Amino acid sequence: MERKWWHNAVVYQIYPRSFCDSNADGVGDIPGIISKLSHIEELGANVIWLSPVYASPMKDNGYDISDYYEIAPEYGSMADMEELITECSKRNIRIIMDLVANHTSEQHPWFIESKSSKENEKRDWYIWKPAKGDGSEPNNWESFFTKKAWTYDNASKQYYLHLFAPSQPDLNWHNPQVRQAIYQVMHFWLRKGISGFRMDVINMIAKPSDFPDATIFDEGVAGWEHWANNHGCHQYLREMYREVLSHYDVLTVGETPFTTPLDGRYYSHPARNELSMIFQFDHVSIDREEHNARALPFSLLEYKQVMSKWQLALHGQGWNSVYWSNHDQPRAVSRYGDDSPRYRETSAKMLATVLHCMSGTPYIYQGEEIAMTNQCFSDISEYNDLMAHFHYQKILARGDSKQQALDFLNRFSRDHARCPVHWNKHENAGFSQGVPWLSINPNYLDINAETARANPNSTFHHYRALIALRQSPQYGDTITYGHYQLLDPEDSEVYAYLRYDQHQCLLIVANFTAKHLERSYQEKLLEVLLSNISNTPTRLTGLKLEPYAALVMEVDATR
Ligand code: ISL
Ligand code: CA
Repeated sequence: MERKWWHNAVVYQIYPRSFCDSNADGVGDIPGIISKLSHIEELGANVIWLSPVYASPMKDNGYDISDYYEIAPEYGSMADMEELITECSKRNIRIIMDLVANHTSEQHPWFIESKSSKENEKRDWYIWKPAKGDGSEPNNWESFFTKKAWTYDNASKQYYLHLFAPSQPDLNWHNPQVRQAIYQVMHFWLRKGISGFRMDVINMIAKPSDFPDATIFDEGVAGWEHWANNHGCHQYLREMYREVLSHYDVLTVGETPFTTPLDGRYYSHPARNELSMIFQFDHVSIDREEHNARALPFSLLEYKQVMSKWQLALHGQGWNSVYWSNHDQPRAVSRYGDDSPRYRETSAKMLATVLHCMSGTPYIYQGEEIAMTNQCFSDISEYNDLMAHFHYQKILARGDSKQQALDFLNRFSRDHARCPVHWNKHENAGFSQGVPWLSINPNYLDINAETARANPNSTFHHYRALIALRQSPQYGDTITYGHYQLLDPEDSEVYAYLRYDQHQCLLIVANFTAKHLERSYQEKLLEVLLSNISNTPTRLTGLKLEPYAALVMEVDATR
């Protein structure tokens, strides 16, 4: 496979609203990001994925864009954005921006025009349909944030489609003018010096022309079998590649819920000229039915199975991305590890180790590198996210109690990830000198970047070491390009896998429990490269694993 700069990159995601506030208005901003670049540089990540910074009414915190060519005033100016690009490039950090092109804000001039009359030349830029004979919606599709995917416009007596909030109308990608308009946006930002895009729900842009009713219920947002991974999407992506992406050396990552590894190959196989990689959702769907707002127990067996399936399926056939968290997911250490003071750092390091030794490009979500935790709320009014409110209502509507609804949100709300980053022990965790837009987790006195950077044993320094290992001359290629083999698939407490090529073999062993365990492996231990425990084992028979222990070892696998 031809080598690409992004193969061994490590991406750090910034959610601008919650990263750092420079002007005391309580909202993170671009100058705030610039002031913290040394943190990312020290960590060793070499790409920043910037969640949307475009002009937006912020109904969905920027995932509802009203002008693709302007920066949201609360985040700064175009000059600030240009300075960010320059400051990053001085540090050899590239930037990818979020391209939200399945939908716009209802306040985008395109939609305002489109809505103005059936005859408007932009009418067809969005998806308008007449009601059924009985006045009901054109079909039975649901949306991620509302019960129905269609909203009625009284003035023109038609419905428009929105797979997300009514304030996020879906663009009609079938219209070539729409596609060209988005390609222009992409050229504009790429010419400014960014290095690619994270593409929001890009696998949903193609809708079937007959808009058939959903027939699968209970497995996801109704209608997904029609609008997720529709074959038209691949055609649009190939056109996008021809017209835009092929002219630059970029990293593109498609956010693609409802995808299988086969879809993953279609999107990311280099010969297909679509995307560099995608975000799959299998592993973040183990412990809940998101659509039904129901929690399930996390199963390590299932996690191992899902991750192994993707690791193997895309080897040489595409490219993986690997992640524990992002702005839509709860905090990883609270979700998969143990966020009590006793095990917070150890289990966060364990999770990091498991992920960062896999093949594919790893993504770190802001605050994950200092093992920030979920912040639980006791009243729905404290939640900001529109999806939290939708889930809350959904849970009450099925007859569950308010407490049950809060229990679900306290595990899964997107606001956990969106609580501001803790920089230091000062007021508001150093995030802002004003009133933060979302509350600061009171645990910031213990959990903050300054404390973490000063402690050589912190999660932060463990992430640093993992990134350095991936980028090291000696082990980098094995981690980036080597084979993957799961060991002991039936072990429900320990995740152990091999990474190997013709030169060397690495064994990764991780205890996902708070128990002291003992395991034996057939390989011969050569060297422990990295671990989160203080005592160093000397052999792999009767290997003692302390709670949440994780080890990266070079082994001799020739038996
Ligand atoms: O948020 C989710 C998981 O809790 C998803 O269901 C999410 O809605 C879906 O993955 C799409 O997410 C993306 O598009 C949304 C936006 O709200 C999310 O923040 C974004 O990542 C609409 O643009
Ligand atoms: Ca600000």
